[in-house]
Amino acid sequence: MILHDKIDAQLPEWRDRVVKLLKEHGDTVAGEVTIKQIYGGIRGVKALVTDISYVDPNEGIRFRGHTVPEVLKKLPKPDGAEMPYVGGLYYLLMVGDYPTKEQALAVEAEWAKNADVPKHVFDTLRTMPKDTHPMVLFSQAVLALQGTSKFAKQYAEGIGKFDLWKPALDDAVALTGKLGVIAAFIYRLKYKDGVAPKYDPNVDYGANFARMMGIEAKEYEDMARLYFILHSDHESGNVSAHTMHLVGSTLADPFHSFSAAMDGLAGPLHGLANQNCLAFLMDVQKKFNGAPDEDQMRDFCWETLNSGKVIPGYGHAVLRVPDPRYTAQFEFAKAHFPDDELFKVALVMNKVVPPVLKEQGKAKNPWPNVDAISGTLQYHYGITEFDFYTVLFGVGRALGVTANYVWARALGQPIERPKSLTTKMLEDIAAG
Ligand code: HAX
Repeated sequence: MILHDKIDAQLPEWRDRVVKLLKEHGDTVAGEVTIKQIYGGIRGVKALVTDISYVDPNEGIRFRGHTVPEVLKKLPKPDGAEMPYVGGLYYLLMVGDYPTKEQALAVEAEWAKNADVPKHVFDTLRTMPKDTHPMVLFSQAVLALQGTSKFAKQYAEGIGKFDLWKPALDDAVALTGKLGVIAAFIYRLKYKDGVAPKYDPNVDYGANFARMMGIEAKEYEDMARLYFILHSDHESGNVSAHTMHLVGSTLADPFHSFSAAMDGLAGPLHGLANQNCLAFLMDVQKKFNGAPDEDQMRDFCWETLNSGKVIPGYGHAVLRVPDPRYTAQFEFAKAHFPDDELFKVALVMNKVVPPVLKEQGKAKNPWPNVDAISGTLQYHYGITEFDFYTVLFGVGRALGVTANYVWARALGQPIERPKSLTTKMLEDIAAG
């Protein structure tokens, strides 16, 4: 497999680099931690390492060192498409270099080979109560695949620690190849005909997803590619990425680890935020019977803030500029459906909210984040079931977290075990 060969070729150098750094500078202090950070969600503590992506406060995410506009421009695209192959992005995350079109197609071909989902997975989901949340079904489906794990099998057979990345990679490709089918099945089971979708090996991942979802607009193929690429990775500290890493550090296989990551993504403070943002836009649209003018929007924002609520879709824990993932989606919407009513509300918000938040002076970042618009795009193309949006996020996020999982095994990263203190100990530290 192409990803296997490319990673294998780089590994000796990477391992030497890490061994040298640890040997020569293992005791060098890389950061510090305050009592506020310990009580505050370990926010900002520099305690993780990943080479897959980095969030720069002033630039946003860089995938393997490349910004979102660069990646969207430079990755190869299917003929006639506006957005790149998702398989090309997976190659970039896994290997670290831009793929040629042939290399992106080789990843797409691996996915096509792995897209068959065992019948028992569909059957498991079919037995669940009708009102089961799509994220429960998603996590369950991944866990139901665990019996197919080559990693778990080879671990039980005694594979050496430094070879573990190989079955990890096989599982990563098998899992990501199936996730589009699983997500589309969950959508159809919950909201449509309940028929298990079929993956077409003649078209790419994005086109397959659009078709399996039953969305006729050709543009949605590009929308799907864009959405999965933008949601793929955001460093290691966010809850879904960190959960995958933490559970994987026990040498739980990729299926166990990813299912756990998705349970974290299901939280309202993480993957569910996009649905709050869309609900806010719809409230505005309903209240003003369409898009408000800027004065009306400004008053509505102040009302929201004065009632103690946040303005969804704005602000960020790390970023200090408009999120480039927002900008890419905003530009897509502007180019394809500038007259959409919800997009018009998003447009007015985009003008009005940052100055309002600046004037209020609390938010460290007054700019829009990825969630400010992602629901609007899905809604426009007919995916109106809010509960499903986090599953879409999960399909994208799988690309980044599985790449991290493979590299963590390749570099032999150990089980995670930070140290806890008691409040009394912290009080004693504070007292000097
Ligand atoms: N509206 C109103 N107030 C806001 C705000 C917003 N959009 N963003 C931040 N603030 C407030 C905070 O609530 C906080 O107030 P208090 O001091 O009273 O607690 C203050 O400004 C400082 O917050 P901050 O340091 O700028 O932001 P945080 O790192 O604490 O939080 C959040 C980052 C994204 C959670 C925050 O900006 C927020 O609540 N935004 C709205 C919800 C949202 O868009 N969530 C999606 C996040 C995207 C993401 O990362 N998804 O995974």
